[in-house]
Amino acid sequence: MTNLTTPGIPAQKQFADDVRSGLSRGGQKELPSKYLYDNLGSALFDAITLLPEYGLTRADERILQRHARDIAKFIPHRTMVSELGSGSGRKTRPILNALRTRGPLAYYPIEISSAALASCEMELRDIESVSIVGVESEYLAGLAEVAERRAADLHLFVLFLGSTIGNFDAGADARFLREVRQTLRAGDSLLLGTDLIKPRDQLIDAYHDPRGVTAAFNLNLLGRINRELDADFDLRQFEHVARFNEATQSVEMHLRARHEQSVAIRDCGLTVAFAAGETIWTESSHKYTPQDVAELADASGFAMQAQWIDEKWPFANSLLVAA
Ligand code: AVJ
Repeated sequence: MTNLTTPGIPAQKQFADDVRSGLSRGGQKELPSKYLYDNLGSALFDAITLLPEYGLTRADERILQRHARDIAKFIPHRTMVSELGSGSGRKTRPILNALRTRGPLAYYPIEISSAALASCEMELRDIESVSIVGVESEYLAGLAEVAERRAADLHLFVLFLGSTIGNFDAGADARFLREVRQTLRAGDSLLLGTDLIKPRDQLIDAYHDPRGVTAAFNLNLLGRINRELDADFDLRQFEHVARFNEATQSVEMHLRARHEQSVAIRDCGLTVAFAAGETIWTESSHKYTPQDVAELADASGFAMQAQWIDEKWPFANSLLVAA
């Protein structure tokens, strides 16, 4: 098992900068959702995927299990695979199994969480004739690294599953895919998972579950700031909120201050004042229509080749080809 890490701005410095700019602005306070995934946050997300109310991951897995061989038919024989945000790696197994029947295969999972990367490597290491090279990095830097190592005659198949694309703000999803496209060659493939529009109450239950696991996942972001940036958030003074934003067709997660308070974040050189009821916006989860995905592909230098939809929990996996 080999691992790569990409250089860049030291992660802690970047975290402090992002927290400072997100919490010191006037208007809506916000924190980038990628910071939800420290080691504890990744473990809490894994628990979310087991909740009866959160059907998204099971839908994604059902599609990949049922259709891995159909998907593989679109992929040239000499290929390598990379995955943006592999998580635990569990849902990737059927794809790797379908592709390795044609010969030895290299798989490059890209993860910002070292714990998630390690569990992905553990989960998939038994698959014969697949060699795993973990990349501990941000998505685009990691993908650039992977693309650089690719042999001239090899196809690149990128997986971006689980509707992580939905976490980008309006317009940022297309900008991100254009950047992905720029690291690829014409003819390369991208399998893109997107959660689809469904009834409002079903969506809210999925992001505000009665066990409180999603609340813990959201609140952990404040705990992480306490641990890593020497801050003194009292997690009990904040409340998890999930709401559907009709204008952007997204479920938003917020953390709402139960009453007026101020919080010191020493490593940011900052004291943040909260009014009673004020929120920090921590995540958006955009919900697509099947047609939206085709348009998103066109707008970012891809074309949609095929699409598989789970009927039980509306979710689409779409195969895009770099134009
Ligand atoms: C991992 C980004 C797909 O947006 O549904 C789950 C993260 N947030 N519950 C999502 C999440 C709250 C999840 N993704």
